[in-house]
Amino acid sequence: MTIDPTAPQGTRAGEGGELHQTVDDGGARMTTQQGIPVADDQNTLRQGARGPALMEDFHFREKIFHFDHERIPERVVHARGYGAHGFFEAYEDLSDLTCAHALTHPGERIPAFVRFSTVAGNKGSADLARDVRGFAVKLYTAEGNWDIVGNNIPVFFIQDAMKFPDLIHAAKQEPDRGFPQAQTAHDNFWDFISWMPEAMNMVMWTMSDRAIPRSFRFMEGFGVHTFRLVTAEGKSSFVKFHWKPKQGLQSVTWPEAVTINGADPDFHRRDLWDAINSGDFPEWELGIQVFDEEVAEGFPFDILDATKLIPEELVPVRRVGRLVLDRMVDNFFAETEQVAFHTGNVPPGVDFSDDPLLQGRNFSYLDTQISRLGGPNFTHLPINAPKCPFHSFQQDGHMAMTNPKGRANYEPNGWGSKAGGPREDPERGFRSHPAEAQGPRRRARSETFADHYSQARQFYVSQTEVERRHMADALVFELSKVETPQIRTRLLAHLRNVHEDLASAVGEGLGMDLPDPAPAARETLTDLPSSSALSILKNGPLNFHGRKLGILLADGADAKAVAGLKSAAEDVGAMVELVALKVGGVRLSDGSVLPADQRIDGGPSVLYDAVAIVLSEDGARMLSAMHPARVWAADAWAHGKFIAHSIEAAPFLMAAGLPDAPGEGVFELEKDTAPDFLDACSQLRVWDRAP
Ligand code: HDD
Repeated sequence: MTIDPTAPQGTRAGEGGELHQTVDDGGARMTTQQGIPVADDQNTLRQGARGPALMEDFHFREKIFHFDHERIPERVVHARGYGAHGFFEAYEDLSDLTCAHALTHPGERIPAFVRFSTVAGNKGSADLARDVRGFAVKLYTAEGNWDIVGNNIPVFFIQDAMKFPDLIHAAKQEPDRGFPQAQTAHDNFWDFISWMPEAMNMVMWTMSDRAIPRSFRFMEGFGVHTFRLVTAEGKSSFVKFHWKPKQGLQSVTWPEAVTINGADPDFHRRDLWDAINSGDFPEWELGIQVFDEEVAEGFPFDILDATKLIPEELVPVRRVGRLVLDRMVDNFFAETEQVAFHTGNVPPGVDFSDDPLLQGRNFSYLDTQISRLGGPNFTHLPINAPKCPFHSFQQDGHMAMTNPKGRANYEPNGWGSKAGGPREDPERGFRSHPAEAQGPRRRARSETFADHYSQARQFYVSQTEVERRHMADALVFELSKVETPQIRTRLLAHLRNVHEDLASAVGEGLGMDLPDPAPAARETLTDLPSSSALSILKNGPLNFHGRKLGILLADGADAKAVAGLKSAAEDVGAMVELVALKVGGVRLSDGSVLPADQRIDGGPSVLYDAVAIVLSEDGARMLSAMHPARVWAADAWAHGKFIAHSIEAAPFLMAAGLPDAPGEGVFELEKDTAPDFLDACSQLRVWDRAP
């Protein structure tokens, strides 16, 4: 090995000057962290083969010492997450709205990192918890990092950051018993909500299928708060940020979520990993709703209230750029775990509104990194460092890795332009919009924040019949886990203010009489019109691209039918998994052996968007006698999935409990072609069939 005395500090020898977060150790000579070559990594140093270990074994001590300190505290919220790299590019020059570099240089690819997450569960919890999903985007722009730290839901539970610790304490495990994990179906959460009518709009969203997305790829993202866009001349407009998935929206159902969490707790992670690594790059369009003060004053709600959205019918979403995720991380810890987002990271041209939730967040995100990442130098980590030049007089601290040379570590100074260190830039430097504020200093909530039910009702009436049913079912499920009847009653009282149909359906499901409606903070409820943008089913995919077909096979299955299905699925850009009794595979009709991707109990039909069952007569007879196989088909049917089957598989479907004439959504492969079946699959479900 050659020594490179010029290699920059902070990199492994010979690796050039830029910041590295991963290195390729493949085939290299093993050393200690001090670079001492290692001869034996299997045995501790002992006095005699059966004798005591020796303190002088520096290699052993270093190895165990490092292992003992491998963990860092998980995020206090959004602990479980999954990230990927990509880029953002603007479609047009928005100089009339903002001077932000990212929005004024169409076609310029800006590196991006996105971390999706659940909120309440710990790091090791399951992906399909009923929960809000974090959608945090970091754009490494030419004028510094711009983080849009959003969710897949455009509103929030609370209006004031002061209540955030209470909300999170109530949602996470109860402090005495340490459970339940990753769910809101418990007394503390619903007790808190029952005293916080401002949460009612958000509760409608979390009880809808938005909280159980099929994939990170099939959900929207929202910046939630009102922000500002500011031009070079200082003109400011209000803005809401949206991420619209080109893949269309899709969720699973709750009974599926429950099974998926057991069958594949990493369902969402695996989905993103598989899609990106197979070259199917998910894409979102950046949407902006732009409006000014005068328009804002005409709304029947306050734009500073994060429990409210701006209906797209009132202010259309203008699509101004695209975000593409095209590369998985090299190292989960270095990138996904160590990435630190901050609502306060905004470049010149973007600014804050006075939303009290946003203002509180602007403190919390910087502060939390001290506990989580251990000190103020977390910005030196490659995943957090800007990709544009950055120079400041901030110095020292634990693990300082990029350090300025020279004498000047303060300013103003008289050391001249080169030796004196970085200088301010009054032209392009960040300037806060000079918004004026007035009023007495007091702890108060604006009257304009007091309508807690109108938008909750609007969300409910905007859903399809199926989606409304799912919301009622979700509320019944959650409140049935609540042990204290008074909490359920208080919730029902709020639901009566949202919508009588919903309140009755939930009361009925709980077996409880409806109480009087809760007293509302504001008397008049506006009946807002329904909005199609709020429904998932009205915004589904246009085709089966990016979805997954599961094919159940047994020995003797028709080789041509299987090949036809596989190639038709690949033609529409779908993924295929083969499921069989043994992972070694099946012997097809032509004598060839086709390996399976899943053994039947590891690949239940809930993991697939549509299924096919290709069996010979013998295969159908064999599977009819097997409980897991019957459940596989029965579940696909019960969850409203599209099913294609060979004619020989028909007796098996009957054995699984499907009706004689299964009707819509069931295709016989001898009659209907595989492309016809896959075309129909783009509707994803036959909702009339699902219970
Ligand atoms: Fe938050 C993490 C989104 C309110 C305090 N938040 C966090 C993440 C997302 C959000 C996506 C994960 C970032 C990542 O992947 O690393 N949070 C939101 C949204 C909110 C919101 C959309 C409301 C509109 N958050 C909120 C409030 C506070 C926080 C009101 C505190 C006053 N959030 C945090 C935090 C976290 C965090 C404690 C935990 C880990 C981290 O920041 O880096 O600071």
